[in-house]
Amino acid sequence: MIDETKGLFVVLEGGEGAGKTTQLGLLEQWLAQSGRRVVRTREPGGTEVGERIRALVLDHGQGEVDPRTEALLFAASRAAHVSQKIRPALDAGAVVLCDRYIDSSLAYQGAGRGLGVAEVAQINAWATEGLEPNLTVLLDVDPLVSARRRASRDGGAAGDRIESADLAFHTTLREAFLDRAAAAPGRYLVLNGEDSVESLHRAVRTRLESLLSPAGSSA
Ligand code: Z5A
Repeated sequence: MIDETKGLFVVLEGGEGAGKTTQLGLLEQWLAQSGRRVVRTREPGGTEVGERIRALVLDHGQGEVDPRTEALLFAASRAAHVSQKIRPALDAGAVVLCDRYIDSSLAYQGAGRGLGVAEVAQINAWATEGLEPNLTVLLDVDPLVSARRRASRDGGAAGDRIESADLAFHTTLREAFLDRAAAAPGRYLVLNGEDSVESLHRAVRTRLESLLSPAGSSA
């Protein structure tokens, strides 16, 4: 469903180390230079309460978090994010660039942690009052490649709690992301995240150019 707001809601999804942050930075720069109002944000997080939830679920040392609690915390962070930040920005005509959204919960909690994709979709539809992105860019990367990227970026240090999960878990996540994209191809741009940074950026730009009205127009 495309929500009837004035702005454009664009989400980047993919496994850890897929290149989402890199592409979001380039997109933000390009859109700002084109005269667009841009709001860049991330999940979990994006609001004060969301950032506190992020610390609770992602940092080491918080103790074990069971899967249902985790799913509800991500959904709670998302509810605040949509109502306090994303919808107001869309209503004001901004392009919202978001690092992860509902598909991450469907992949990690629904498929990865075995809670069920349909069940997790239901709590998220309620939390967001049905707000779907206009476009989701899925950066698809072999889990081995992303593990190597993260290790080299982090100087070989262990990742956070979720990043310590094994390869089978990451393969399940990858399949869940791809299933989501296959179910609604018109709303997704699936790219090979192992292509160069520059060619990925060009591909996303081309797709966004087709969705955006000229800067400054009221359409
Ligand atoms: N999570 C969840 O379980 N449920 C939910 O609903 C949500 C999240 C919303 C959030 O982590 C964690 O929360 C995540 C899912 C879970 N699990 N973990 N752990 P995060 O948002 O903090 O981190 P991340 O999403 O995993 O992002 P990341 O590790 O920072 O990766 P990235 O942003 O996708 O990649 P990057 O930082 O742009 O690039 C990684 C490295 O690769 C870096 O050195 C780049 O220079 C390099 N790179 C980037 N692009 C390329 C290309 N094209 N070629 C070669 N090298 C590249």
